[in-house]
Amino acid sequence: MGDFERFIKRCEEVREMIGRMHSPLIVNHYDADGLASGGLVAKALRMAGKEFRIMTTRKLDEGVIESLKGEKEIIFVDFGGGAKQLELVEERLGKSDVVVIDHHQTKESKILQANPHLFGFDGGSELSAAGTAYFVFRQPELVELAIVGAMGDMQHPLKGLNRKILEEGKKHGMVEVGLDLTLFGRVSRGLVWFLQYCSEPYLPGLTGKRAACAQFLEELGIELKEGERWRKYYELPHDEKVKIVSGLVALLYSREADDATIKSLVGEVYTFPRQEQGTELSDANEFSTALNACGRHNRPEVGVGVCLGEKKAIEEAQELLLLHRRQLREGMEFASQAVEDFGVYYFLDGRGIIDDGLIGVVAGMMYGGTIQRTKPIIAAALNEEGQIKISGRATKKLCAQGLNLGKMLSKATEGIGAGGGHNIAAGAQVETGKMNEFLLGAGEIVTSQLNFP
Ligand SMILES: [Mn+2]
Repeated sequence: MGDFERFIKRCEEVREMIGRMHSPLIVNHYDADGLASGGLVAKALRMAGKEFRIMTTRKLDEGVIESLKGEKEIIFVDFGGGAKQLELVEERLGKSDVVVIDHHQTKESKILQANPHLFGFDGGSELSAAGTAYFVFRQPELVELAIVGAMGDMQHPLKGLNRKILEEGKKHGMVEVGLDLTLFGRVSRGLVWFLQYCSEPYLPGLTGKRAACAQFLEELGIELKEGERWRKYYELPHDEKVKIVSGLVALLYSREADDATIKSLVGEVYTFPRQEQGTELSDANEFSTALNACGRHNRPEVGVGVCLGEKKAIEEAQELLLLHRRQLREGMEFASQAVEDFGVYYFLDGRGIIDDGLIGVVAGMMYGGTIQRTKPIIAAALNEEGQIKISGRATKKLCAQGLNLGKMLSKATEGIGAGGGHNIAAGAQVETGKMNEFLLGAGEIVTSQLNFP
């Protein structure tokens, strides 16, 4: 059990130190939680009438820390707590006023840190960086961003300290909790795209297939359009929602999906009544995806602007989401032609064509009807630096038969890269020129894990 009182006391110390700063530089991570937490700190400073600057970066390494020399006041958010980072910050930025707001594993140091791990709470599962920043400032207006950060770091359904934030937000009318379909796009996607782009869970026969989705809805008696406008799930009357939920359960049941998959269809959803309804910002999951799109497309300042409620930034973020969806669609189209059967696994070579941030999603969506569920899929893409990035995806059934992609990728990249992850989804990096070696090794390991002849 964590010690909440001591955690809150530390958060107050951090708030006081920030309160003494004049014009701090916020240095935050570029993913959804990093942007939500940086945006939350920025919003709190703005509410206090304080000036600030913000710098978003992909990693906090020696070079970045070195470049901050000369900054008088720095607030690190969503990183900075790593042992090596703390050491470097102490060594290089000793003359500056520095605080760290983070939720990754850490230890105490001379640097003042707000971090749930230091007080016995698991920052991996029950509090994000945005949630930690919330407890530093603890004002109702900041609840939304705290929940968006938790969604971005996959901490749903919210529990522990996240749950506490949720309760505080509910009390002030900032957030509502409902039980509904958890599929992405309830608010922002037209019904057909809502189903077509659903990758979690895979909807057999629907995911990736536009015509089949339209037919599925029509057979349930659901109108796709209202006049010229595509209808969205969130605005449907209750009885139509029930039809869709039952239809999806029946579909998964008939395809012998496992219990966990069927249960995952429905769960807690978090909505923000103060935000304009029908926009991405009114749903915690979609808000976090919008931030993710900003970070991934190198527009972190747009993400921060979204957190601050700036209209222009919100419009730009919507454009980035459209771009994201278009890339996903194009990636799917390419992949469904290019995916190859390598015997014990499928191989998708997306190098130079599919974005490295999308390759895993695209690979997983191939199970929507393009490939058989009897073997895993391994996909390759290039990252910004031109390095080979590998994503592996499998099915629960394959994992039950002994497949473990995390172990496989870790072993297959020994000496030629690095890899790891979960049994059902994992990633790796492979050195340039070592692709064939990797693919051969991967084949051997998959064969032995699955006892293929
Ligand atoms: Mn985080």
